[in-house]
Amino acid sequence: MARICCGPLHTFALLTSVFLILVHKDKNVSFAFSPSAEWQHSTNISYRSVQFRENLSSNVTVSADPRTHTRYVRDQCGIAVESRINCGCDRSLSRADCEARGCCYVPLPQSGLGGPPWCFYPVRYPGYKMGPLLPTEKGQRATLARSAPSYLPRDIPTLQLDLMPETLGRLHLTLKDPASPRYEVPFVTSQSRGHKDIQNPLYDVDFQPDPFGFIVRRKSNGRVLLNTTIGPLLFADQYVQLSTSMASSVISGLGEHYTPITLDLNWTSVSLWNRDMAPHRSANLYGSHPFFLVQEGDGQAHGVFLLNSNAMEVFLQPAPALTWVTVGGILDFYIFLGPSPQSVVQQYHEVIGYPMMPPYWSLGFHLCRWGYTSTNITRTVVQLMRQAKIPLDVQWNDLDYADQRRVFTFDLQRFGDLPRMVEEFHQLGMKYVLILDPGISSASPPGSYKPFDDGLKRGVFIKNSTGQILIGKVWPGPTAFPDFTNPTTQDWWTDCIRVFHSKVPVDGLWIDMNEPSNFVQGSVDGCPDSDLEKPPYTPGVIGGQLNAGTLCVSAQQYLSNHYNLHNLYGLTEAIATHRALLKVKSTRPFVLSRSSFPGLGRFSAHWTGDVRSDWEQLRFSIPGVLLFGLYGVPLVGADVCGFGGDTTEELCVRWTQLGAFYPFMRNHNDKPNAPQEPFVFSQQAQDAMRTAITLRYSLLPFLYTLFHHTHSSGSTVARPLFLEFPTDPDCQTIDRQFLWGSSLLISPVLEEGALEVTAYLPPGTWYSLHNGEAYYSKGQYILFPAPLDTINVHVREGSIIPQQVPALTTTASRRNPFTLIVALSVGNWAKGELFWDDGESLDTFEHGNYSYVLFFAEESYVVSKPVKLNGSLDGLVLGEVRVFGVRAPPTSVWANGQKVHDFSYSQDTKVLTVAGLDLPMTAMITVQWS
Ligand SMILES: *[C@@H]1O[C@H](CO)[C@@H](O)[C@H](O)[C@H]1NC(C)=O
Ligand SMILES: *[C@@H]1O[C@H](CO)[C@@H](O)[C@H](O)[C@H]1NC(C)=O
Ligand SMILES: *[C@@H]1O[C@H](CO)[C@@H](O)[C@H](O)[C@H]1NC(C)=O
Ligand SMILES: *[C@@H]1O[C@H](CO)[C@@H](O)[C@H](O)[C@H]1NC(C)=O
Ligand SMILES: *[C@@H]1O[C@H](CO)[C@@H](O)[C@H](O)[C@H]1NC(C)=O
Ligand SMILES: CC(=O)N[C@H]1CO[C@H](CO)[C@@H](O)[C@@H]1O
Repeated sequence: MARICCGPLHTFALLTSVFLILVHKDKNVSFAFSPSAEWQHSTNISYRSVQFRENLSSNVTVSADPRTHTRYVRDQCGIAVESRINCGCDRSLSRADCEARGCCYVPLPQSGLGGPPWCFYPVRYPGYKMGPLLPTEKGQRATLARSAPSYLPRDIPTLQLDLMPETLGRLHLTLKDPASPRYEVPFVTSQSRGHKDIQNPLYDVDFQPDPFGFIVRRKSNGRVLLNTTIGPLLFADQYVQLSTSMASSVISGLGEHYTPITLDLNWTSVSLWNRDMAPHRSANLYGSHPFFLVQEGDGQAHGVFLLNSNAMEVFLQPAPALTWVTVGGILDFYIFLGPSPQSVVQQYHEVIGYPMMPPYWSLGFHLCRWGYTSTNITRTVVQLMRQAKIPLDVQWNDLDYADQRRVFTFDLQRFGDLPRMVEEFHQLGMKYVLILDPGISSASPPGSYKPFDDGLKRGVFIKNSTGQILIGKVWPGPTAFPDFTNPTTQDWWTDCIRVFHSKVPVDGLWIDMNEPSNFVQGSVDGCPDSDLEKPPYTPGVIGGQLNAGTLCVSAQQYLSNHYNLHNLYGLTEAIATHRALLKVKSTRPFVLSRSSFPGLGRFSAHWTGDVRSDWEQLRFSIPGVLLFGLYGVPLVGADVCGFGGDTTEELCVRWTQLGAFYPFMRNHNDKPNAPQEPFVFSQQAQDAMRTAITLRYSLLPFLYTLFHHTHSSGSTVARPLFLEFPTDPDCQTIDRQFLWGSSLLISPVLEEGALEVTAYLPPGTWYSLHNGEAYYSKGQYILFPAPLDTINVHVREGSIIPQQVPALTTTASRRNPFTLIVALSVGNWAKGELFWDDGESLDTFEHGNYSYVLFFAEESYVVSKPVKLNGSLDGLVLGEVRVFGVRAPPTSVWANGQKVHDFSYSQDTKVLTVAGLDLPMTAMITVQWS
């Protein structure tokens, strides 16, 4: 399916126009093109002689771009300003430096730092020349060669291109050095599933052979999705660069950063380098996700995943275009054609793995803070929550529990009865999780701290470049760092967890500080002066150096150096911790990781780190959570009420309301701050928080079913509106509201003092979840009251939401009667489903060890029909049915043919409520009315 495009005719036209512009605009361009010659090094053009007049103002063509309504100049190099590809991504260049690279130097009077570059590549800047494409087992292969070196040190002269169509919607393309193998990312993908016989895929690939570039088109409409001929391919040992045009400016991804759901393309850049850093603008944060999704503007979308774990900076510009620069590895691209945004996400998750199925209890409310300094204080917190009648499933401890802050110990003075406390929580039907940092204290006297002694013996720690154990500094003081890429480390870690778990039967582990964070730069001995520590080019990272706040990147790990593996540290720790819990507990592991990389969601949940207690961070928590859904980590949330700084009562109420709709809901607080457990606030605030958390508990059967879908087919739980309404232009960038699945729309208050919220309702009928009131939307913003005790949630017409009567824990609520919310469509139908199992056994879906119930409704009846039963629904009943949108007042109601007397109908809201039912969920149920 790959064919060579850009034949001589195309080339001729392109070069002719460049030629004309150059000759016309600058008399001092002393070379000319022959129509058949390619503009490359082998011709006798000396780039160093190319000079352009600096005085532009008199000789610019100004035109208007109809799409952006911005004015741009067309310069002597024939490139619109917005399309200039920076020739100095690696460093800023003087005119002389620029010209030495053979690039165009055209200053712009109005721009300085951060705007369009003054030094940029001319059209068809010389690069690699592509040889013929030959068939391989998985697709096609070609060799790329440079005839002259680039301006980069340690250039790689020959590259191997592999083109592997893997599915109808997925294309895999790699560029690597055939002469000497380079680092490739382990763990993330299973063996490449290439098939050369893909018939009629959604994509077309064309190549420009010289200089090399590729173009990926959507076959159905010819749309160019990627065009890498807009800039050169550069491939040196520590610098790999590729640019592409984009099909639209609406792009989401490239995390982890503190951004809205779509990225700003106004000459910005994002760096991917895992870092312990409180979320703020322009900072590289805890995780790296080199994946993005582009909304093409007509409801179709595509995605691109660059599987590369080296430090990376991605430059974004309004053309729209982007330039990847990574300091190592290979170029390993997966391109997903969708065509719907949902299918892009699904295709991406097929590559990185579908997310794990979380234990049911992990969907309950979690409470934590740094500063619960004893078991008694921790117990008191649980008691006060129960007295306040606020649901709580999981109580946590931060590092307070540990003896001298060393993991796998507990302080005998303050936490001496920790095992008993955990047993007590279990008696209450609750769970217990504590923090586990990767840094292992190296300063305890030999023989007094087994995790270190053992680890030393078994050689599990990361070594410095001279082969001794690298010592950094974290909470306990001097620490060594386990190398989780080493299989021996996996065994040692499992042993440490097994021994600790035999004393303290924790239900899950919270792996923090795993970027990994280090309080000294690199190590206590500093870092050597080397090309790894100071690469020719360092992406724009916080601290300016790769070893800032972490380990020396020259440190040695089992699979490679830390330079290559750094971004995988959290993922590899999550894999090791997940496996250890599997071995020790043999129920579904719960792991919460701060650091992340693609694939994390198969092993772990994620929270968005050390967010501040303020309104802006509340608002940006929504895109933060939604983006992690795209990244395949659906069990995600921000610390409710904020971690850093003091919250206010109002902020904490609003945050609890929003947090009730984070897939993962935990209130967590930093040590010096005012307390923020629900029970410390006024009665009114407590009531509002109780209402929100209780609402969450009633919706858990629905939430759990969404997790099942995500686990079994790669989808999202908390979902941006554009995924569900891709053809509605209003939904493209909405990130102050979001959906649960396809049918619950959440519109929280995000501003201080606000008592109403302006919410967008996509076209159709939406019902208030609270009272069933219907709103008919043409696709419009509607103003809703939002008093302090209310979060607006709307149910989409045509859906049936299974609920359960809430309780103070999921252990209790899982035994309560179910309720069905039936939201009739305009056409008088609705449907829904329930996935149910014991909530903690392993692989229940994979082993068929679950129950599944389908719900459907028409004008005058609702049916609940079990299609698969495994005993998990035994003893559970349907207690109530609420039908929204019943137009005519019913006079009679029957349940399974028996007349029901306990029903009511509201003429105002058109809601039929049938209560007092007691019908086994294991049998088919019919509720009818007339
Ligand atoms: C053209 O450029 C050359 C090389 O920089 C310079 O010596 C010469 O004076 C220039 N000619 C004109 C007409 O500007
Ligand atoms: C790709 O980009 C080049 C450089 O901007 C442009 O000349 C060419 O027309 C583009 N190709 C397609 C198919 O859009
Ligand atoms: C882009 O950024 C520049 C400089 O910050 C600003 O002046 C300009 O208005 C921005 N353009 C758009 C379209 O936002
Ligand atoms: C915890 O409280 C109990 C009962 O009040 C008391 O006996 C015990 O000494 C306390 N433990 C600690 C570690 O403070
Ligand atoms: C490696 O660690 C040892 C022991 O701490 C130290 O003496 C040595 O200087 C370190 N090497 C480097 C390159 O930092
Ligand atoms: C104002 C000005 O400098 N205009 C110049 C633009 O370029 C043409 C062709 O090179 C000159 O003839 C003009 O003088």
